[in-house]
Amino acid sequence: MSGLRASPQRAYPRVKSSGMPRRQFQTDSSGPATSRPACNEKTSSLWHEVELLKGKIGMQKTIVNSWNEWDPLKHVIVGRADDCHIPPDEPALEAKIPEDSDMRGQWGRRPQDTIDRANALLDAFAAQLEKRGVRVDRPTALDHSVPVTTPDFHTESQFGCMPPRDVLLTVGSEMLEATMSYRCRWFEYLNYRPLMQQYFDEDPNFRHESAPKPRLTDKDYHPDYLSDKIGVEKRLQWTAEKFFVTTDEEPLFDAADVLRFGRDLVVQHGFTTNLKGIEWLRRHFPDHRVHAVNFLGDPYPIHIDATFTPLRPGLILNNPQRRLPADQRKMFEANGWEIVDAAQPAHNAPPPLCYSSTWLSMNVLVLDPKTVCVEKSEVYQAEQMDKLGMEVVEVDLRDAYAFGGGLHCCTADVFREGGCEDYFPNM
Ligand code: ABU
Repeated sequence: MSGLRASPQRAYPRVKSSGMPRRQFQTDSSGPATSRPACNEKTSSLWHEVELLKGKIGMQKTIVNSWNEWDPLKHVIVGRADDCHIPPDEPALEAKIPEDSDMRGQWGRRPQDTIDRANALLDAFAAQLEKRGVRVDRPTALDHSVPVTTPDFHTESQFGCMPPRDVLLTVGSEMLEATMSYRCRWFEYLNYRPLMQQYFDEDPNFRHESAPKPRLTDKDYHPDYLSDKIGVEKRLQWTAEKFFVTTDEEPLFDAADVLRFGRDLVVQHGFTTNLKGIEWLRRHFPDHRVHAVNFLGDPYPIHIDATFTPLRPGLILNNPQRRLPADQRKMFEANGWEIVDAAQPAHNAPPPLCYSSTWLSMNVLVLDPKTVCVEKSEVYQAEQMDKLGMEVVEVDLRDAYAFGGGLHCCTADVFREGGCEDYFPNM
């Protein structure tokens, strides 16, 4: 394949063997109309009216505000496939790539024709959103061929900027740059810095935050968790025991391991997010309840968004091969949430040179509690959405999956209407 190279010698050791109960925070209409409510503060209905009015009169200035995965989406970032690379081997990345994957043993810039095709699909998706009244911004791609070198590690190339969801976590008026856990993704936030600067200039309430950059030394990874063929059974046993490739040396998290449910953040503990990362999030968002979850049955647990997909208050899709364990379902059951098995993917295998599983079928983008973007070829998922009462917007994206994921992955929220609500009053 043009541009791709054989993997270099590894520098790390090899393995040896809707009618929901919900409570809105009390309103104090005497508060200033333009100050942003924090999650522990009063959500002002007047504030919302002002924001809505601004939208109606067509103000293009940025307002960063998004508390959940389903409120009406008005402003979003859509990624680009520009200069996307398959990075060289490194511990965390290698653990994620299935043993029989066509990606094993090669790295380098992806072929230009595939980049062009993925960009055409991402551009068309952006245009579809704009037609529906959603403002769309795009990242400014770095030269991803530039190696990443710090005092602690070196890797020969970067990755890309197709999946902003992996890097940027929007909670209310804050956008938080995740630590990331792959060395090749250490500088990925820079693709989004021009937008962060613009938002900072345009929105006086925008909080631009960055989690502590991790050192990503060899201590961050279990040395016996690498590429040799240990088999899926062994991988499943390890993940059931919560023995993941990453250690708890320092806080690590990818933003795509976090789902936002108003006052509650649900975070997957797995390959890309460790317990210290979850603890860091807990301390960083003191007004939220932060819940660590694990899903049995996923041999490569990275990112929660092909496993657990909230569609609207009270309704979540769960990957039937990665069910939430009974003890972790309690908070949902106690608050009237229904967790339904997602439909089967339409494909038996991911597209070529793709990191993700076939379960990108459920990696959907909710536009509002009644409308959802589903990948065009995922006919079973679309059918299920229809039965669940959702209007389905078909989006052609499969040929872009290899660049970092599906419809949820390739977007990051900037503005959704609505405030911080408590969807789990019975804890
Ligand atoms: N970024 C979501 C990928 C998860 C999966 O491969 O199933």
